Amino acid sequence: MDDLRQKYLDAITGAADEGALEALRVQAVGKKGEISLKMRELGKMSPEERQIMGPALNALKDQINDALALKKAALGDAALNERLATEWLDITLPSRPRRQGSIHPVSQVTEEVSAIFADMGFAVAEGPQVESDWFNFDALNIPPEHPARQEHDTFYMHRAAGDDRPPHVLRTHTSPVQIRAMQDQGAPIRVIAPGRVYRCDYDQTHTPMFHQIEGLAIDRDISMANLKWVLEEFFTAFFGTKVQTRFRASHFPFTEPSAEVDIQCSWQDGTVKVGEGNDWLEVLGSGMVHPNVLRAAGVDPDEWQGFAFGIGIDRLAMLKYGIPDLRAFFDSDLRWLRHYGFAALDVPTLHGGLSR
Ligand code: 2NL
Repeated sequence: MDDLRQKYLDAITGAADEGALEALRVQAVGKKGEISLKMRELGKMSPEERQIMGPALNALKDQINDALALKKAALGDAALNERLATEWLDITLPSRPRRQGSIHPVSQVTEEVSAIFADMGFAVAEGPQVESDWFNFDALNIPPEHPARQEHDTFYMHRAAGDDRPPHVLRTHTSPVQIRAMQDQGAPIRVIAPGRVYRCDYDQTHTPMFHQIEGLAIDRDISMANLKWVLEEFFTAFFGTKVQTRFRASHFPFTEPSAEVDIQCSWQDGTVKVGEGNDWLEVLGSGMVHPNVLRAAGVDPDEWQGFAFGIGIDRLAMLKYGIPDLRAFFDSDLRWLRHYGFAALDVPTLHGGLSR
């Protein structure tokens, strides 16, 4: 009996898993197990023998059942402990930081400018970036012989031999958007046209793609005085301080008379401040829309007149946010943008990597 007890208690202690433990249970106390068979033999014993063996076998059976239960619980604990050791998740840890995106300064300035002109009754107009040379040049009183057209700074679209569709270009200004707006809506009209424009020019201060906002106001008696008020109102709202302007006579094929507009600024330690000081900074071109342009856009110049202007968004953004280097916008190296407080544009953009 003691041998039997020792054999099963040792085997139970050494059982590797619940399967082995169940096999031991069947082998010892199952219906045909070793202990059960011994209990069946009690009937053949003398009453004296049975009085001793009966309780002893029952005690042995209880002891083995207890040992089985204990071991089963221990195996279960071990399995749980192992899962806890390998599958734990520390929900008290802070989450991993994620880089926050932000608006590109050019987009932000486009929004700001649009909002200011919206307050003065100008709607935003948009149009194609690939234009026929008629919309980009002819309609703007720039004839085929005009130097601006011959100048090699226009990107011409490829034309296969025998393709006799009119030549197309990447628009060199957003003026064609305003021609289309006048054709579609007629006069009176007040629109601004922000967007990408293209010129084959690349150096320290020029990129082949840049951003422009043009403005157009046509009515029966619009004058240069209205232009001056609208522009001063705009600069003051945009820079958040009263900004003086200076108009200088100039020439554009699409306006007559034409003026270049300077804004008041100061230069100190190599940085410009707008709206103070005694210096002037040229920021835009403007004028009264040329009668030929109105005619081309289907507007009668004997009945309607108005002003137009064009301004570079990239430069406006640099002036407002103190970004002295054009590379901040177009370099794939975003350290420049981060440096000027426009962090986190860590996704390659269409303009990425012009220089690298
Ligand atoms: C500049 C400034 C300018 C315009 C753009 C314009 C548009 C229409 C009709 C007449 Cl639809 N003019 N836009 C006018 C004056 C200047 O751009 O510095 N351009 C080279």
